[in-house]
This record gives sequence, structure tokens and C-alpha cells, in this order.
Amino acid sequence: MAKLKELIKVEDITTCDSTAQMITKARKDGVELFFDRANEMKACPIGEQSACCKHCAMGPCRMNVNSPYDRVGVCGATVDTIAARNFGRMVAAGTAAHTDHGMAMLELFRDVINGKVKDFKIQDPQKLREVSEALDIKTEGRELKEIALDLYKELERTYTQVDGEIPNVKRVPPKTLETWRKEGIVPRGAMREIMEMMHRTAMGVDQDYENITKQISRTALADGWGGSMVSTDITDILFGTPAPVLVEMDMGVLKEDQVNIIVHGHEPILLEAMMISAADPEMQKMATDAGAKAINLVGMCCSGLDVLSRHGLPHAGNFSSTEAVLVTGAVDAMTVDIQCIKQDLFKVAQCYDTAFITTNYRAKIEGATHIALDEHDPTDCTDQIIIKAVTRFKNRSKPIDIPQNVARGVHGFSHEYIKYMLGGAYRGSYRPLNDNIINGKIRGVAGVVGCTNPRSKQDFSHVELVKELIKNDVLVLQTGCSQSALAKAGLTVPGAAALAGNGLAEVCETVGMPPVLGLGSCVDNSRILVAASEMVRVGGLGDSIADLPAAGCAPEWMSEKAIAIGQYFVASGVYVVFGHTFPIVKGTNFEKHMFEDYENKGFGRWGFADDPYKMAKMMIAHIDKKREALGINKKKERVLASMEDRRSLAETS
Ligand code: BF8
Ligand code: SF4
Repeated sequence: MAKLKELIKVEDITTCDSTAQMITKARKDGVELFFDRANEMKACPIGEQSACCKHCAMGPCRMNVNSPYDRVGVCGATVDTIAARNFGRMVAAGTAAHTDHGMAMLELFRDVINGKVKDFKIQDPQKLREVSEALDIKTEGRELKEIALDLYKELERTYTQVDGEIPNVKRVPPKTLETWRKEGIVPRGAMREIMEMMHRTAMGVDQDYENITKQISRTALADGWGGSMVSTDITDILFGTPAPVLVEMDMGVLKEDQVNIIVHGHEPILLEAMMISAADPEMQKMATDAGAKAINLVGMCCSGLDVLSRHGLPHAGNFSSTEAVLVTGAVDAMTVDIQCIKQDLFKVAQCYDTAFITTNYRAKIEGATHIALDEHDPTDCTDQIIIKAVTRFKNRSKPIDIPQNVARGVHGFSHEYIKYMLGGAYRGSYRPLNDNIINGKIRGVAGVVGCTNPRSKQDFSHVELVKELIKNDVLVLQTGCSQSALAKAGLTVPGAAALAGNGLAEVCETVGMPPVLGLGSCVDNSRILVAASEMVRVGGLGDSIADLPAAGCAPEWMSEKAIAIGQYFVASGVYVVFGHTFPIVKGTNFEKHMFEDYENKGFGRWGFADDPYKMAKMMIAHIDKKREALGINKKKERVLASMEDRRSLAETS
């Protein structure tokens, strides 16, 4: 391990007990983790505030963050131009990640329909019909294959359409869409938007921060309502729409007497194919012949959340635990595809003789074994991974130390299931949710999402923020690494209603749901958009998403994808608070535009706080402001509707 100035105390790094144990072990083993480097390498104070530009060779130019209007770049670019351009490029990168992932899912869908991929088939024909109907594709009396081909053609436009609006704008509440049209930000295909974003932020092009912001929103909307939404829909159609399932979370899901394989990344195909290989009797025999009781497949990060939501597969933890889990010595193979895969995972894996395999042609790691996953024969790759894992199991030489922590939680709340759960079996509806918001039992809805970051104590802000929110009767929807944090903290079980305020607790107890609903991976933030549209459609809470008593937060974010997500929520009408850091210079016009003025145009706006209690206060204040505007800001006592009442309410919606 590199000599570090001073090792940071483990209790200041994480609130995840398993990760803490493994950090301590890594230090004994002399293995450096990213927490140590985050401590050693201070964030660049100018870059942190996005006050530098390297878009041409007349620079790089840096602004004075303490007096931002003191100087301009060599070309004359102001701090507002520089920060807006940098922000735009982060949104372009985040949008590219989600849309490229979504496009890969759509290609898989196409090849499943035309019979070129035989290992997968359409698992949810009902969702195929529902999505098609929402896009005005005729379904009645038609063969599934015919509908699917039409849906493929329609959705391809989400990525490639040169001009005109993307198909999913049909799902946007009319008033929200009207705001976008007025501002000229209804997205075309993502390829076009990302291209234009990159062009406009090149040296000497768009140098008006307000005009740049329009393209920032348009690009982000091509992600949320475009690439991400298509990814979620197609993945549900192919692999099944999630419904609540009891799952296990944390490093204790690793088993000393089994072949442990961790799958980490984002495209569900790798883990779905791993499941096929792991269920193959030949593979299982190979494992038992090697002395193992079984093959233990475990997910991490978003791949893990995808498969946890659909199949209840165990999950070992979030982004900040992916190195730490290798320190257990119990991981026989870690296999990865795309996004959020730290380059040093390979090095840490080497320290513990763990087989480390990249599988996607877009994401290789120098020195690491690459076994390409071809979707036309995916198990060829995943069988090889199992063989490598079994070989490592047979030759285990490192001591094994598995933290014995396992939390149980109920996850897999698709927006379809929320509707069904609230409205009853025959006619699902968001009516009871809206009613409980109107009568004040539920104060509002919050999306708490996003990453963990080694510069922010792991899981702490996620858990503290969510506890504050539910205590104040705010129903919490979750995705991404935040969801793993809350699951580990035991807040995704129905019993967690005991920590909620009286109103929310009563609703949760009646329905039998937790106050914290896990909706899946980061692309599944699109489920929150659909749920919000449905709340507007059902009525009583205003005409646009901006009218809803709702807020979003990513308290420990790190990825450009989180910025793209935040911006598509802001552009859709949601107040979004980010924690830990924000790439903007305080006191500038661009900051004022994004943090204050944007709301006046009918959008949401950004907020920032570095402490979870402040974040909760800001979100609750916003929710109350929206309740006030709707004229529902009085708490009334109300007897909760019985299942019978809810059904009849559903029928009127
Ligand atoms: O897309 S929450 S650390 S794993 S970026 Fe990454 Fe952030 Fe986790 Fe999934 Ni999302
Ligand atoms: Fe400097 Fe302008 Fe070039 Fe940016 S584009 S590096 S601000 S000269």
C-alpha cells in the first residue's frame, strides 16, 4: 500500500459495518482502497466548482472561485459560460451512458423477436401491450410478434430520430409538455441531442448560459423520458416486471462453502445469463465435484438491483463496497460489464486471487481477463466465468473472512405494482395515494436515489435523510445505490412503518407496505416519472408534475449519470437537492438560474445542502409550499379506506 499521510478513521468513512470490517482488514493486508486515495488526494478546489475550462488549447483557463467575475478565459468566456458548458457535458455523458445501455436492451429485444437470440424470450406480454397502447400502437387482435416489431420500430426513434418529438412524450402530462414546448426543449432522438450538446459546448459556440441550459434540459429529457424509460420498459418486457419480493442484502450473503460469484455493472443481460449458467446441472455438478455446496450468485450495484427486483437474487452492497467485498477473500469470481466499475477492482481482486472478468466490448480494463458476452450465445461467456470461479474455489489459498451481516427487505415496487397495491387487484389506481396526500396522511413523495462517494461517509446521508422524511410522513421512492443503503439499514421492510409519522405509518400498515419503496436500478428512475405522471392524471394534485408535493435527492452522488438524472427531474418539474458537492460556483448568474429562476418557468429547480437534516428540511419545505399552492396544507383526520372502498374509488378514476 502506498504510504498515506494519515489513515482516516474507519468510522468516518462508512456506516456500513461490513465495509468497515473489510477496510480494517484491507489495512492489515496492506491493500489500498479508494477510500484511502480519496483521503490522500484532495479534490481540486477549482474543478470541484466547475470553474476551469480545457475546451481548447488557448487554455486551460481557470477562474477565481472567490471572485468569479474578476477574469474571463483567454477567449473571453465568462464563469457562467464555462460552468454551464461543463454542466452540459456532464449531462451529455450521463445521458449517453443511460441511452447507450437502453439501446443495447432495445437491440436485444429486436433480436429476441426475430429469433436471432434464443436464450431469452418475452416474459411479460401484458407489459408489451400496455407500453404499445401508451404509444398508440394497435394491439387488439394482433399477434404478439407483430406488436413487438412495431414497438421496436417506434422506440428506435428514441435514439435516432433527427427531428420531431420522441415517442414517450405521449406519456408526459399535457401541461408539463406544454412548458417544454414553450421553452423549445422537447427532445428529439438522444443521438441528436447529445451531438448538439457537445457541439454547443465546444470553443466559440453557445456562450449564453441560459441558452446552454435549454440544451442541457433537452438532452437530459432525452435520457429520462427517452433512453432510460425505454431501457426499463424493454427490460420488464424481456425479463419480467418486478413485483415485491423478499430479498437479502449485505456481505453476509456470501457463503464460505459455496462458489461465490459477484456480478457488478448495469446491463441485466449478464446477470440473467449467469442465472441460466448457474442453473445448468453440468455447472452445478462441476461445483459440487470441487467440494462446494452450490454456486452462489450475488449482485452488486445496479445489475444487482435489477435482478434482485425481478428474481429476488441476493445483493452484497453498493458502489462503495465493491472493493471491500473482495477483501473477504470469499469471492471466487467478480464479473463486470459497464459503468461504475472502478479500475482498481482488478488490482484488489488480484490481491485475493479472485478471478476478475470484463465481458462487454465497450468496457475492458487493462490487464484484466476479457470474455466477450455475445447476446446470441450469452452462456458461452457465463459458463466460462463459472469454470474460472470453480477453479478458484478449488484452489482457495487466502483466509476467508465474511462479515456476518444480512438484512432482509421487500423490494421490487414497479410503478405498475404500486398502482395495483394501492388500488386493488381488479382496477389499480393511484387515486388512494392522491387521496391520502390530499387529506394529509401522506405529506408528499420523495425520490431518494443515487450513488455513494468515498468523500462522503458511506450510507450515512441516505439513511439519515430517509429517516427524517418518513418521520415527517413523506413516502420515499428509491433507486440505485441509495436503495442498498436503506435495505442494509433495515428500512425496506413493512415493520419500518414504526419509524414513520402517524399518517404515513397508518397508510403503510393498511396496505402492508414499507415506507421506503425500492424501485430498482438507476435507469428505473423512469418509473418515478411514470408514477408522477399517473398522479397528475388521476387528479386532485394539480395539472403538471411541477404542481405535485414531491421532491428528489441524491445525497451522496458521484457519477455524471446522477447529474443527468437530476436535470431531467428538474426539467420535468421536480425540486432536486444534491448533497456533498455541486459543480457550480456559488453566487454566479448560472447558479441563480439553476437554483432559483428555473422554477418560475414552470420547471423544478436545484438545491444543495451538505447535511442530510438540512436536505430533509429543504425537501419538506418545498413539499409544504406545493401543498399550500394546492390548498391542501391542512392536516385532517380521516379513516383510511378499506380495500372495498379503494376498489370503488379506483373505479371512479
Ligand atoms: O447507475 S447509483 S454509483 S451503480 S451511478 Fe453507479 Fe451511482 Fe450506484 Fe448504478 Ni447509479
Ligand atoms: Fe480558455 Fe476559452 Fe479555450 Fe475554454 S474555450 S480553454 S475558456 S480559451
